[in-house]
Amino acid sequence: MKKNFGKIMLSALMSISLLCGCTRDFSGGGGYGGGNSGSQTQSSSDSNSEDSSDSGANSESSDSRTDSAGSSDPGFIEVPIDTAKTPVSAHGQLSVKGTNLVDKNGTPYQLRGMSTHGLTWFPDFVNEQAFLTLRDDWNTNVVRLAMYVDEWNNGQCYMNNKQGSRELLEKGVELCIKLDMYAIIDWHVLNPGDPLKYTSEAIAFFDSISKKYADSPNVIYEICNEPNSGASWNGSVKPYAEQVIPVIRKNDPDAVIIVGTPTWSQDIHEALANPLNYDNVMYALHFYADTHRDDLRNRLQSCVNGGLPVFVSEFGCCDASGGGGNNFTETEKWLSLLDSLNISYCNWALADKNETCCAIRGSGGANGSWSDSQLSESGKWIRNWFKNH
Ligand code: IDC
Repeated sequence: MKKNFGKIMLSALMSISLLCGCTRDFSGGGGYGGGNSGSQTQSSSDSNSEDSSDSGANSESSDSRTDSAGSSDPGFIEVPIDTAKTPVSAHGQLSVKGTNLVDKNGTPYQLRGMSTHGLTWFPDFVNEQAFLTLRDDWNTNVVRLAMYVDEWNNGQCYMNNKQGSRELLEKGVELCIKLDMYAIIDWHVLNPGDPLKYTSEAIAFFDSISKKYADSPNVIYEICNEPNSGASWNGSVKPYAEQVIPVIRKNDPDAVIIVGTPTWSQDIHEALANPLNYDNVMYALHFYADTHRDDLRNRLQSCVNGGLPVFVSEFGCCDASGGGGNNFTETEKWLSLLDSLNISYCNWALADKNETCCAIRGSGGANGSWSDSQLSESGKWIRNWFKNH
């Protein structure tokens, strides 16, 4: 499904805005284990020490335009914008009809975009120019904001830095609102593998964040990224979802909610066998193209045939460790299938870590307008995919 979010007009406006030196206000308008067996190979030390030194938690971007207040800037010049063409104004509150995500008119609609890496590890990427580039140059309509909950006691995660995590997350949501994009709030449970472990934390968090964004059609909630370590659908994930979903629903009755599935969001068939009894829920399937192939694609196809609404809230072009080589042949098979089924997807990850899955090279900076030479192999490929499919 090819999309064009009013690129010509928007890039013209971008130039005006750059010439003016001002900004404008758009508002108003894995399975780490091989195959499906789920054998976890992630080591708990992994590269966390590397991550924590990548950047300080919640450091402010040097780009002053990231202030979502925007219009109070004395240098601000109001530039009319055709919000009919930017994503949220054009498509409004999304909902789920059968297996499809649909827009405000009930027309099947696909979200495609980038996922951030852990927000507090790469805070500089949460800035307006980066997201604007994703929208207008990469032709994407959603940003997934990954908030790691408890990363083996890494100081950057939510449990160790609630305020910093929350501020960055909100900054990301506000930018999406300003840029008229969709935002996925991702409660990134990789650790603990069993989301039930932090149910009360999740309830407190989702209660407060869904109150705050109750009136924003931009916001989608992903309540547990990748259940793993033996957390089963019936024993853990479903009981967890049944406690968290009503909390969000009370504040924001019509928000779309994505629920992770066991084995790093591969076991969608378990959800199909015993689905949640709520409207507007989708089930997460994650793949890493050099690890997950026909078996998982066949499972996806049969679950969709069985009526399951699926959202690929995370995928990589490489293997499930985030490293190894990219496999674009398999990635293309995956994305062609997802496009044919109107399934939404987000690529991991918008960051410049020296890791195959990260889209930006170290020299690329965080502030958008990336040239090809500033993109990693996978960054180049995925930008090209978004622009041309
Ligand atoms: C990886 C990051 C890596 C980090 C690691 C542990 O790319 O830099 O050190 O997490 O925190 C997932 C997870 C996602 C993983 C990614 C690649 O949702 O957090 O990111 N992956 O391993 N599931 C399957 C793969």
